[in-house]
Amino acid sequence: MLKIYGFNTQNNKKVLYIAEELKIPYEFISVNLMERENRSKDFLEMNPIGKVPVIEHEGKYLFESGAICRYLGDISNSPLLPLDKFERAQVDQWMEFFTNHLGRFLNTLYFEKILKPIFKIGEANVDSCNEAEKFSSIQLKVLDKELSKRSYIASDEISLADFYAYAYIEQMDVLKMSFDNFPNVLDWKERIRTRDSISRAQRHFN
Ligand SMILES: N[C@@H](CCC(=O)N[C@@H](CS)C(=O)NCC(=O)O)C(=O)O
Repeated sequence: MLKIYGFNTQNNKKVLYIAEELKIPYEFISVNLMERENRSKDFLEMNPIGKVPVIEHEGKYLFESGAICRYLGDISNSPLLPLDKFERAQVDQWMEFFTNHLGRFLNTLYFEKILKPIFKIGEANVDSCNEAEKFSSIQLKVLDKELSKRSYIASDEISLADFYAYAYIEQMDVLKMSFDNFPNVLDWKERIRTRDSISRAQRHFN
């Protein structure tokens, strides 16, 4: 059975949301980052970078959440990762947008304002927060306009990109960021949030 090694953070949630949505049976193995279990010799043999998530499938290990999500889509032959090469590239395009742009800035805010106090690793860096707030707001506006044209992130069909993106966007709730200027993002977020797969994945962290 597929094993997912992870912790209660956004990169791990992407993988769990997608595994649940694809109905792939799996075992979740918690790796406590606060106890630095990700730096143990055994863990570093699975992922030399020492980060979660990692999956173990058929005796092999894979790390990097994007690669894992695409692999899970592939082995499931699911429409969440379309077969048509262009449609598939559109799913990829939006996953990359979140990894490298909007999601990156939301991660910065989450790290500075939420994780730093939890891990007791200093004050939030004001310059990093200002930059992340500025660019996330610009990019949320772009996303909001895109979501006024179609139902889901990559097309009118739900795809891997929606669950991937949701794991970043849900951080806005914890950060108490307003959706007032982004009504289409809010509507989309609520449609994803209420899917059974999301609550099934969340049970690992309750
Ligand atoms: N690019 C990687 C990032 C993985 C990552 O940064 N994981 C964090 C948790 S979300 C982690 O393991 N941090 C612990 C550490 O760096 O010690 C991915 O997408 O999987």
